[in-house]
Amino acid sequence: AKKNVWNWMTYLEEERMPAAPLKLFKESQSFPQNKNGFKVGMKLEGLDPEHPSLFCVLSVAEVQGYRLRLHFDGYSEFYDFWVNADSTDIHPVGWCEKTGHKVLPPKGYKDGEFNWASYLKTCKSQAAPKNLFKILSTPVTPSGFRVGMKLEAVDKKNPSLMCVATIADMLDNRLLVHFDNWGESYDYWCDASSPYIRPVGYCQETGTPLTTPAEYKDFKSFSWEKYLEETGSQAAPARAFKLRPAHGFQPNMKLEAVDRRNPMLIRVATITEKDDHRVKVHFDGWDHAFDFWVDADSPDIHPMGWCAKTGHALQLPPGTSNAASMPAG
Ligand code: MLY
Repeated sequence: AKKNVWNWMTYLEEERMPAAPLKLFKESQSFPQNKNGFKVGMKLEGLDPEHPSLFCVLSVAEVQGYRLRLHFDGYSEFYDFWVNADSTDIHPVGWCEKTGHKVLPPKGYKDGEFNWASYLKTCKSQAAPKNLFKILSTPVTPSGFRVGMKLEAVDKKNPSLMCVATIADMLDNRLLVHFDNWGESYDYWCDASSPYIRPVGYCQETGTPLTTPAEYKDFKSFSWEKYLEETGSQAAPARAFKLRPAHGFQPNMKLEAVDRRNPMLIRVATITEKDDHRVKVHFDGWDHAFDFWVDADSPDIHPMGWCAKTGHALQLPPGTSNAASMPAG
């Protein structure tokens, strides 16, 4: 190798810091087994990350390595977002109909007016072939949970709040958490092992304040018993919650992480802090003001070498003396 070509091994030696070991990463964060077969222009269905109860008509707008930029048909590029090719948030054309989900049509189409077959013909576009999508090897439905059941959940947009919530939908191994009487923009998908969900009664047991449903009349005297009766609903059984163990990441470990402010970029990064289920990521060479907390199982953190292996550019620490952002091998 040429002397001045940046590479992870030399960098770790210089920095005297370890790489985060491969075994700490989930399958969805690690080196993919397959190639990214998606091509620009292909159409598909997928979750709106800002509105996760909604499935939308999407097009592949850009492909980089194992990642794709997805575009909402008919809407501004401003809403485009990036996912990994094995994301479980994207599905082939026709998936919504098959699973009984409403699909948000492209802008300009009224409800009920949209039909994939004629739409593809009109746009002269190809549906992304089914075999490009991740198939869950064992889509184990979390046992004990059912749509409509109540629970206590962290509002991930306001993480200090534990709130009254409902399971609004279930798909494969995931639950859609919705906050009672709030808009759907707070909803999120998680699995039964998520640290963000707890059984009814958790707040009372632990002395944690519980955020009651929006506009709930006597929130001061909120009682689950009464609320379940009023809403004719059941509490999700405590046995259904399978809190996952804490992750193994440690401060100083280095990795590759998506830059939230410009999600097309993946940068050389270091873990600076951790709690049981999250890590705080710092971009090497950048101000600590850009550090952020991310779930340890986020699909946006990857082991050292992920970019090189998948053919994605890696943003080197500023001031690095060579322009090569894609180390060979
Ligand atoms: N300050 C925010 C808090 C919203 C909390 C919503 N959660 C409970 C679903 C607001 O009022 O918009």
